[in-house]
Amino acid sequence: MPNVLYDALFGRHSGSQAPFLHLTDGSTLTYDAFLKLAGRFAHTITDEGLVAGDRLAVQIEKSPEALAIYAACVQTGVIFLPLNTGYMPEEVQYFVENSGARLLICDVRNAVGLTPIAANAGAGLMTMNADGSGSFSAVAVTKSDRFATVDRTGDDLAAFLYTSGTTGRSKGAMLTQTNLLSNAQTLVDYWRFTSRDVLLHALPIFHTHGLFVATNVTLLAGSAMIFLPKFDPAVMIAQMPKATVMMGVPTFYTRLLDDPAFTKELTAHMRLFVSGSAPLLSETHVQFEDRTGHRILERYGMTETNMNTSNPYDGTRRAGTVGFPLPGVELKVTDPATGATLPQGEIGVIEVRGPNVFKGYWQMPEKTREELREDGFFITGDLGVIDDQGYVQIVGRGKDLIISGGYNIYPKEVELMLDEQDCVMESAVIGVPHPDFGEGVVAVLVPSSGKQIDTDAIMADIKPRIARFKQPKRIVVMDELPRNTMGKVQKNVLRDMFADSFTT
Ligand code: MLC
Ligand code: AMP
Repeated sequence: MPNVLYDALFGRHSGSQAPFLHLTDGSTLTYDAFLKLAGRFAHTITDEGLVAGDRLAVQIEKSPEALAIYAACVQTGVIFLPLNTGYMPEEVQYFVENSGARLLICDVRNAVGLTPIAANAGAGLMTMNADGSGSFSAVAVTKSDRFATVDRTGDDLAAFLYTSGTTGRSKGAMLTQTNLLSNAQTLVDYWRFTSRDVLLHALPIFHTHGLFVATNVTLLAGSAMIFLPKFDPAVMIAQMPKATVMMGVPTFYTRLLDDPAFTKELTAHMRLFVSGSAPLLSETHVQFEDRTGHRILERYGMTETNMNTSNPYDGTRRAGTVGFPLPGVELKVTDPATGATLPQGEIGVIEVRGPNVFKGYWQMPEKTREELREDGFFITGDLGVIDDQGYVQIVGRGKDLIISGGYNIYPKEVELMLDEQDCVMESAVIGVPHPDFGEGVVAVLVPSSGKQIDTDAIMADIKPRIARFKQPKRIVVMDELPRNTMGKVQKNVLRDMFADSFTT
């Protein structure tokens, strides 16, 4: 029996001397060298006692070795669980415990804080640092670089990606081999990837965009990546002459446009610029075309579904839209109250069905039932409309979610932490326009009776507890929160009141 994902993405490159990763130190890792590294890692994982279906959590910096752990997980059938490097130990603890991870690999800088967490959860702990060193690699060098790939079917799980929920607790989206492979196949075709492509890769590799969209497409097409540790406009500009394709969140594009060195000449040879994970402002789309002559291709996806829609490769890439449903993906707009499909042109909730849609939330059957219908349609929580030419437009969110620089922040998680504060009676966390991140987090606080809000004390408490990108960038105090007749906080009123927080 084969291992469908491993065979398609990795196995068929065995022995290939073609470049896979171009690194910032000027070196290149071939496909063959990468697979040998992954083979050693696969032995290390299984020698640690992990078997197919076990979870391996990683909170490590972006590196070729980090990517090789993903490959090794696919090869061994172990479920890969990557975590945002910005998460604090308290956040990591939840993921390790909830997933029942058998092994946690972290940067040595975080090992002291995470050792008791792993121990309490019954997980092993090994280290891997940004330069690829650490206890995991030290063991791996002693292993053979050939590993007998473990059989897996398309329905077997390949990865858990956690996505926050409206209640403040994260849910582990279970992604199968078929979810990942089918979407990569569709995108290679739709975006015309070939082995001649070189992708400029500056996204983190713990989310769908950088890990599955960018990396799986590259692997499937046999392309190469310029693999950058993080987004830095100057480095992007320096590396762009060697690339053919770039993928990014809207912040990448606005930051590049802010740099006068980002010119038409610099991008003349580029084949494709893709944007997603957050709305691209029409003005960014227009400015980009004015500056470079390229029209950014905007697509729409999410953790649970991989990619759902894309503007066309040929044909009009329409600003303010996310294009058409991808081949194999059914998309409908429904009435949020009844679930009935709405006529074209009406705004409702976007629902999608296809081989890309995940299997459910790990050990959360109720949450799964709420969002994944029995007939296979997933209720995205995004509000959209389909225009008379079939383009899908996202007009808002039915879910209370902030997207800042492409990272999702669920207000409830932050509100729970703020409400715990002695001086706070209640709080409302909102997202308002931010020139760099698209949306910026504002916390509106109502003081407990007779108390004064002490912003410094509040920030001192939450800073070590939640990732920096979730923390409020502005805190305001009000006597009471605006409520509707049902008593529900009117976040739209607050968003209007504080709309200028970051823009003036
Ligand atoms: C960093 N900070 C952020 C932030 N990123 N705050 C809010 N939102 C963010 N996204 C904090 C930093 O900690 C810092 O705090 C301050 O803001 C300024 O940091 P910076 O140096 O400007 O940030 P930088 O490291 O350059 O990161 C910005 C970024 C990064 C845009 C490059 O956030 C990024 O790579 N985003 C991509 C996210 C992504 O891959 N999303 C895909 C999800 S998948 P301080 O206190 O130190 O000043 C998905 C599905 C799909 O959504 O459809 O693709
Ligand atoms: P995540 O849970 O991190 O995968 O984020 C998925 C969410 O990002 C979607 O539900 C959308 O709200 C948003 N998103 C992704 N791509 C786009 C896009 N092109 N335009 C607007 N929103 C987007």
